[in-house]
Amino acid sequence: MVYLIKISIMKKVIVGMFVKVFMLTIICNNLFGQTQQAISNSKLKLFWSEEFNVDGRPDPKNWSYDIGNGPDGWGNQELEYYTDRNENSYVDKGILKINVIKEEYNGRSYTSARLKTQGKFKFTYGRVEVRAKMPAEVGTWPAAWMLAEQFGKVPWPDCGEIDIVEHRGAEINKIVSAFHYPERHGGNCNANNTMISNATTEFHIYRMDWDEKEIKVYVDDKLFHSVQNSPNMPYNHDFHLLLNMAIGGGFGGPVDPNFRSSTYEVDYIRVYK
Ligand SMILES: [Ca+2]
Repeated sequence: MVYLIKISIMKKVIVGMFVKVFMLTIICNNLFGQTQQAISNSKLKLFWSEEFNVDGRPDPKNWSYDIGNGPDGWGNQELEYYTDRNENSYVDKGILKINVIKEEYNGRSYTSARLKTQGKFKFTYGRVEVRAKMPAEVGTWPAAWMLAEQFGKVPWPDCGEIDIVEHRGAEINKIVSAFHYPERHGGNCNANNTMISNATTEFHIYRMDWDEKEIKVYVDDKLFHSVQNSPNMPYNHDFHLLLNMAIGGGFGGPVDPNFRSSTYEVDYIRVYK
């Protein structure tokens, strides 16, 4: 009996020790994780940013435009004609506004804008943060994304593409990210998504962390997509940034027949290294 009691007490002591060690491990892991995160964040320095602080035309030092409808609607049967007019993109009170407008223009029924830093700013590896508010109109397809600086010289998708955030007016609050590379492109791209609240009424931070080992994509610090990087992937050279809003096409889908106009808002885009 005493022997049994002793065993029982020993069991309790041992179980108690295990619980303590387990708890300590959890606490240590959490603290260590936070410390690691803090260290990796504190090491990052702002490398480039566009705050859209100057009202009017987006800064030509940073931005150029794709114009027109592109071959096959930029490869996606998109409906818009991109222009560099203020009607389609301008900065107002610190916010870049990209407007899709329903209007007859150069043979198309919609206009919009696609801004890019190609030839003006490029980088390899780092963190990108985009603070943006999505439009709610059905048929819209706003995005913040990246293309290889060699795009146009090296065929797509061999050059590589990283879609940090895409949003469909037809599926409000579903945040999509995609990687396009050889054998995983177009409809077969490496994509994932997550649901958030208030994507069309509040600004959120869409983020990508990119190094030689991995690319990770977040919304408001929540990781929702990643891909392993390696020397065999097209993600080890300079990329530039793009901000645009398409309408219709393979991803935007059918447009609301009552559509008149829609605005995609970007507060800033920052690059840290
Ligand atoms: Ca701003």
